Amino acid sequence: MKIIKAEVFVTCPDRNFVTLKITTEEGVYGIGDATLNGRELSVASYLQDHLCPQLVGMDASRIEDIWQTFYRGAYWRRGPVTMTAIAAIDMALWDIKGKVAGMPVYDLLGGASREGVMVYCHATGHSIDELLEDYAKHQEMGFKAIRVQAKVPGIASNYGISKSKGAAYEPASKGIRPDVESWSTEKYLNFAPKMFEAVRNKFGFDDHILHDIHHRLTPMEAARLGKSVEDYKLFWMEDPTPAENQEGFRLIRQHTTTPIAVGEVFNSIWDCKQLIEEQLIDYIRSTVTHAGGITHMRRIADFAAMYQVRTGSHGPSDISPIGMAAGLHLDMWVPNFGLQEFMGYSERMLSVFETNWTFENGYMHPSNKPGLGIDFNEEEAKKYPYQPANLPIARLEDGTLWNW
Ligand code: KDG
Ligand code: MG
Repeated sequence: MKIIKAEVFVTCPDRNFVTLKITTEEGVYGIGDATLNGRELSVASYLQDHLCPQLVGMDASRIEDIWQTFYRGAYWRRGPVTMTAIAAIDMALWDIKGKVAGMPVYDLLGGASREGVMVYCHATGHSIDELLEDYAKHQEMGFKAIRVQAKVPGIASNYGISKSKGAAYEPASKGIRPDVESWSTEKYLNFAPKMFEAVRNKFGFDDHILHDIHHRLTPMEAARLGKSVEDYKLFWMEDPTPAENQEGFRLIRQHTTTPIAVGEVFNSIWDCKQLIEEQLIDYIRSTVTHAGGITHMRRIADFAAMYQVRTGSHGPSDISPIGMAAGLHLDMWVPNFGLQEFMGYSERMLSVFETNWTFENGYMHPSNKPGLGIDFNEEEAKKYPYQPANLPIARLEDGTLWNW
């Protein structure tokens, strides 16, 4: 199964996505997601200029050997750009293997461990009332797990809030320079427990509720928050503090039983080794797209299983539907599955990426089509050329740059 072509496509149907397509001499092709939000062209170049020329002539059936070649063989290991590029190749090769075998990828991994994948959605509001309205809307759609975020009173703009009422949340904005959001830990810590209380008072405790702190707190502040919201039984609090210093999570752990989910920015098993080994987290948020593909995510998940850490993969709209489909296949198989994020896609995005997954009653299924069960419409993609876009940055009220 000699690879004869490896092509990279950058398209912007509402937001930028990078797609890799690998074709074999038998005419079978596979597709992979290489999207790294705000840094899309770096991965496109890494693939186009360095890896694609080497891929041509390789044997597409040797997924593991190709993975090792581009990881160990590069000498420069890890990092988001490298690992997203490797992930795209890996996804495309699993897609090809599934198509050749006539099996969905989750079957190749060992078969389904469940009937469907529970996904969580986002409810947001500029006020608690607006959040409650949005929550009700998502509950009606069938979601059983809902992330809750609301604008913190007194802060001009903060993470997780849609630009206008009823619009889907999208953190990136078009243009050369990032938007600036503001942050006050004091105002947030006063507000957050009231938000969870309002949600539980109105909707009870049947659904899972989740919340993303998006790296804004110190370990001690996160410990205080976790402790103060225990009564509301969050499914998890996400990214309470930046995770470069993995030891910092010990302090949070010592003070609260609120479960912790971390890892959407991780790109390798080494980023979460200590967090998992010391059972400092409950859910690992790494994804197929940013952590080296199915091949590497499988290793992270197996390692996590030894410590009763479950998967809770990132699933924002800046992971393309191809990455989402690959994630759903992994979720179908992974024994220690926890929950999958699903932010959804616009109609325009879905005109470029032709999906076959289903959603019913809070659960998704990736489809039983051979491979990843998703296609990429090159002609449609050409209509939407790349547009520079950035994630925002955050500053404290005195102007100090803070973690976004
Ligand atoms: O690219 C960054 C987004 O994917 C991220 O901000 C979304 O934190 C996020 C989440 O949990 O979905
Ligand atoms: Mg997050």
